[in-house]
Amino acid sequence: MTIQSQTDALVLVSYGGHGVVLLPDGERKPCKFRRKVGRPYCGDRVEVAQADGDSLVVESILPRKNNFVRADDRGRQQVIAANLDQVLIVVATRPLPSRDLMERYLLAVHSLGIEPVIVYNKTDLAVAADETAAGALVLAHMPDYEALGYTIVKTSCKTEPGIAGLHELLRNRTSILVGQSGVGKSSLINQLLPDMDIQTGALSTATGKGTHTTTSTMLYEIPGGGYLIDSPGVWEFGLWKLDNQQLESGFIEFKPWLGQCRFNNCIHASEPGCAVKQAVDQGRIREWRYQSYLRLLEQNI
Ligand SMILES: Nc1nc2c(ncn2[C@@H]2O[C@H](COP(=O)(O)OP(=O)(O)OP(=O)(O)O)[C@@H](O)[C@H]2O)c(=O)[nH]1
Ligand SMILES: [Mg+2]
Ligand SMILES: [Zn+2]
Repeated sequence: MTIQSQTDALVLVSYGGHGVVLLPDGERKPCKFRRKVGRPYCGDRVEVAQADGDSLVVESILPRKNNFVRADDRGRQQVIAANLDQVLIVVATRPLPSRDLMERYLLAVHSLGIEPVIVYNKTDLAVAADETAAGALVLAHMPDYEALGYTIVKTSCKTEPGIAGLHELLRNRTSILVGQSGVGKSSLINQLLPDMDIQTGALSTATGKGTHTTTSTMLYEIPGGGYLIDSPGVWEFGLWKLDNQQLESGFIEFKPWLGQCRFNNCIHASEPGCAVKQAVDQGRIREWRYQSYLRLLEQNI
């Protein structure tokens, strides 16, 4: 496509100073980014123009609806992708999730104003090793997450039909797969979009090059409508500093009791007259979720 003037495009991948964009006619083209315009991220809508020769350049970034971010070692936010409808938090029977991983993700997704979905992958494999391990407990708590109102989709990339529940959920929406390294995010994309040539671990094992790990966040088109974004795996999901209100609202079952504590600045730790703590004692809030809240509260101070 020859671009006469400015044209809207969608950023498929961003490497900082350059990336690849999708043009309205479906063509994918390399594109340069300009520092003065700011850094476009995967999922950004941008206006591009023809630069010298065949290359494109981003002229402006259109306003973002939202961002999915994570914190680096110093707690600084790093944008992973923009303009999302939902975040698919992928956990698997192996590697087992790390402790509080799900609460960390849910907190982040809620505070960013995006919709979370839990994907429980590798259901063809039994939960490994010690079933009392923190990670095994995350999986054992799936019915609790469901009871809290979260959507949970069980998947397997090794059985048929292993991903049936996902198709409908993804249609006409922009979704990002996040989670620990090796839980099967890229494999899920391969299953969902069989025409995509994404390398998975199995593929690189076959070529003897070791396990393939996703290194860049990348957006794919879903035939028939919607977009699906693959992201690099993490070991622990880094949270940035949240205010107490964001922290408590990430625990959705606390809601009926918020504002009912004796002190209006109650952080629901050891204050007298805490309505949240009372609800825990009465069994109306699950003890394990409250303990997770306390751990996150402590890490957040
Ligand atoms: N048994 C089983 N293996 C799976 C399943 N899904 C993925 N795998 C395997 O798990 C390994 C890791 O899969 P990937 O799709 O590369 O995982 P990823 O989440 O993209 O990992 P990163 O890119 O490092 O974040 C590969 O060897 C896959 O073949 C599944 O449902 N069942
Ligand atoms: Mg991957
Ligand atoms: Zn309280």
